Amino acid sequence: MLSEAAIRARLETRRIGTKILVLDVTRSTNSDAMALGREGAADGTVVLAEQQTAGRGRLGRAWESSRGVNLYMSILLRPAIAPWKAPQLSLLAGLAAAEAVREEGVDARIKWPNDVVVVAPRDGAGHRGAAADSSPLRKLAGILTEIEAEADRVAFVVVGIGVNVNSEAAHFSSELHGKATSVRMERGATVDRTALAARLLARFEDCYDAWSAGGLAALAPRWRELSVLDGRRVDVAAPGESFSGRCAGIDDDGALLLDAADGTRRRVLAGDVTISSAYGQP
Ligand code: BT5
Repeated sequence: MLSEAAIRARLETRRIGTKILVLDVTRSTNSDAMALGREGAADGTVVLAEQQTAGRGRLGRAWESSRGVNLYMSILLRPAIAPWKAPQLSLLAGLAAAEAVREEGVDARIKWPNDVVVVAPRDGAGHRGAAADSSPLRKLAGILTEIEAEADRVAFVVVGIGVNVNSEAAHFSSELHGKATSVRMERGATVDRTALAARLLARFEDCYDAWSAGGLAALAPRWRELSVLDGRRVDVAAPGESFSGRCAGIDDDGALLLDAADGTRRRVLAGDVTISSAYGQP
């Protein structure tokens, strides 16, 4: 079981985790952290839960949140930033989560804007019984950033991070089979959730400090190293529009850069991305 004391004993952060709340069952740790934010809770407050009954993804989607096996955590932050910069926090949280999981020996990578994924072996080796329609990218973690803001200034931000740590295939709904994975499924051994939570918070603080001082540019080399999209042909479903092109990385504002066949370059600020070419053939 997760506990505040056990996480704190391993925590090496200065400002993230000044207050830590560990809940048993809740609807959504993001909703809890948003409520705490409205009540004036301090910058760096962290909410974790053993189970979520209404875990949320982006755009009204759900986040499957099995009991007692994974990490569901939300970080409350009070940065002095304009609202348009808040999505950058999803990017740095994804980077932090991927880096923390990589220390468990799993080749976790990032997929703009908010996914941590593992690239499945092309021949399906190591994933016996993988469905024929299984994706080349298996989602290991997702990020949901929400804000409370006025037009020109953020009051607070909540960064929600869901990591599949010790889930087994049977924990996922049939819809996610072949599309979701966990640290345990990749590594073949159970992972200490407390240690991973503490490491993730430390990684997050490291990324957050770098971003606060130098913006996304300060994290660009780390992002590029782990991105699965750079150089690949992708399709992007953006609000009300869709685009295709070759991904040229992200810019310093966090927009995805897409080079179209006609030579034009487009900046995409929000959307869902799928890789259109076979993964091994950029
Ligand atoms: C996300 O949304 O990936 C954001 C997930 C954020 C979850 C955390 S948990 C702590 C905090 N409290 C919350 O209530 N939320 C945050 P999106 O990109 O929209 O992806 C959602 C999609 O991922 C779903 O439609 C499914 O296809 C898939 N999915 C759902 N649960 C999953 C899981 N456990 N593992 C992998 N994929 C999942």
